[in-house]
Amino acid sequence: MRNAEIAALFNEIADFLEIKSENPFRVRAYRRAAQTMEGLAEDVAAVAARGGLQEIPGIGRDLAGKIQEYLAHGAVAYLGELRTEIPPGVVEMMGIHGVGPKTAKLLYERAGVDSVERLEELAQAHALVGIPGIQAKTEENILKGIAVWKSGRERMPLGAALPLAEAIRTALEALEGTDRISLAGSVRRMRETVKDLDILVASTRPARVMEAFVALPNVAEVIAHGETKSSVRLREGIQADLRVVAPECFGAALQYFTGSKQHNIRVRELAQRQGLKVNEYGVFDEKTNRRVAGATEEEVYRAIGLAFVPPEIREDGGEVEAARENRLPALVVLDDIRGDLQLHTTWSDGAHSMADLAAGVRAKGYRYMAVTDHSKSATVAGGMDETQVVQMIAEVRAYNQRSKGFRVLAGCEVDIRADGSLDFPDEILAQLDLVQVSIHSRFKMSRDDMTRRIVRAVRHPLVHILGHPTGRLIGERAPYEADIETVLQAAKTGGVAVEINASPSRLDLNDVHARRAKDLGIPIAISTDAHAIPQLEYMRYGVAVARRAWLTASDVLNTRSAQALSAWLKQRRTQRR
Ligand code: DGT
Ligand code: CA
Ligand code: CA
Ligand code: ZN
Repeated sequence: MRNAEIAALFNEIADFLEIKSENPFRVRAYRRAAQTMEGLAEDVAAVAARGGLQEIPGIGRDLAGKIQEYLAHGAVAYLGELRTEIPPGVVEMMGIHGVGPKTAKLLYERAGVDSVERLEELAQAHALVGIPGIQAKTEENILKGIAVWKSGRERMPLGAALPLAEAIRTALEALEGTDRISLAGSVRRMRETVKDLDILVASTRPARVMEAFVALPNVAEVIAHGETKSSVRLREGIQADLRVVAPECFGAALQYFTGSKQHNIRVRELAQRQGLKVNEYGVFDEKTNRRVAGATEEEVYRAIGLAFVPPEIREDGGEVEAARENRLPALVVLDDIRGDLQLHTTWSDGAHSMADLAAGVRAKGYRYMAVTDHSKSATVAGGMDETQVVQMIAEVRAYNQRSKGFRVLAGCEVDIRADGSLDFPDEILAQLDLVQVSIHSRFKMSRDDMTRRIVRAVRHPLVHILGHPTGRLIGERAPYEADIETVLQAAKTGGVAVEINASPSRLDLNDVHARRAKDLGIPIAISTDAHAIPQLEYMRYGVAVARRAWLTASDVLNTRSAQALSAWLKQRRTQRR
């Protein structure tokens, strides 16, 4: 399917238009079309072949023409023109938080800066001050932004890495010589970013597995091709390591190569105290050198006197002690989730109508969902005004009348304004079943002001959930300056839930903060923030964060039944605090 290529192309056009300070609504039209392309279940070429492009929401004659041009020629002339007007390095600079389209343009035109590398040099030399709008503080922010940007290039977000690893697993699983296969390393532990992919195979015919691995279609370069270990660089820009071991060692090797290194150190210490030695070949009695375990991970942990430790919490965060005392929590699983509480529809910047999205959510087996389109301040995201909110609520009520066994909550992702007040008056908020509040603007505030801003919003008596609480975008934007502990304390006092936003570019709250929220007894909503149906799949990343945070089903708001959830939503507004 070429849908993703067309989405990338539209996004690139939008980037250029932003640098050229074109009409923001035109920019948005391209962004939205890109999102629609990503969300399209059908192959766009098939849609074009039957002349149906313009029936896709948000695709008018102009965009349909560009899609056709791309399908026919593999390129779009308009984009070609844009590329000659502005160097690609300038677009790249725009992706750095603290630069943005206006500054990128200015830097290019006034100082000839046309790459991130050049920008970094100049900022370090304080050579940017003097360009209109750039002060010492701006340079500092740019350098910070570059650091985040670079880290984003060194480690791949889980949302990109995991599907790559799974595709390799699927390809090798099918081989005759593969006895057992598993992901290992950070991608198995579901860390939010991954340096390289680790995959482990048990096989009695390792050479064949290795041959197949280095010959995978997306291998760009073979770094090493050995009998037990091979490494390749994938076209997608990440390295993958494959190790092949004998079946009787598989569990020990899997335990070893899953890590984390710190977890393994703890495990080995504990084993040593029992006269056992653990390595990637097995667990051995130190005196007799006899192997006491090795074929399965369960067996390895059991031999050391430990309950099986789920990979997500193998981070030396107290899991070894808990496993020894048999008090590991029953971590929440994807199957526990009964609904999705942050979703966008055509009421703002989502790709589908409420009813179409509801059909997609239902198909996941969920029992409820909340529509949480943007509020009016979010103009570029097509936020709803008061009239539209009222219409949206009416649409939801009418839908629920017709629907059986599935409930839609009329919600809103309400912008938290700079002073901490909310983007809608109380009369509107009170009509909504679910009010989620988030920050989408004015990120640069002092720590005190930002903390006060969020705390004020969280204290509002009509609010239910604080959305993406830290605002970070992985590899793109650092969290805003705010004292998260104070924010969580306010949520606890106010009886407000916090979100684990499952979008792989956010994962916000992260594992550390979510664990703190759980310890404080704050309910946590795991939501996808989907703008199109395929993004409903993000739930698994949110659940992974929750598991890494030691959450059980009862810590998570959207594991509750529709009825219990409604009761919780109501009590938040009626209970005196
Ligand atoms: P990353 O950086 O995202 O790739 O994280 P990991 O955990 O996948 O790290 P990686 O790929 O370097 O190694 C995979 C696992 O192998 C690691 O989690 C534990 C194990 N391992 C690798 N090197 C060592 C080592 O020197 N000592 C110990 N104890 N374990 C190691
Ligand atoms: Ca790794
Ligand atoms: Ca590795
Ligand atoms: Zn948001």
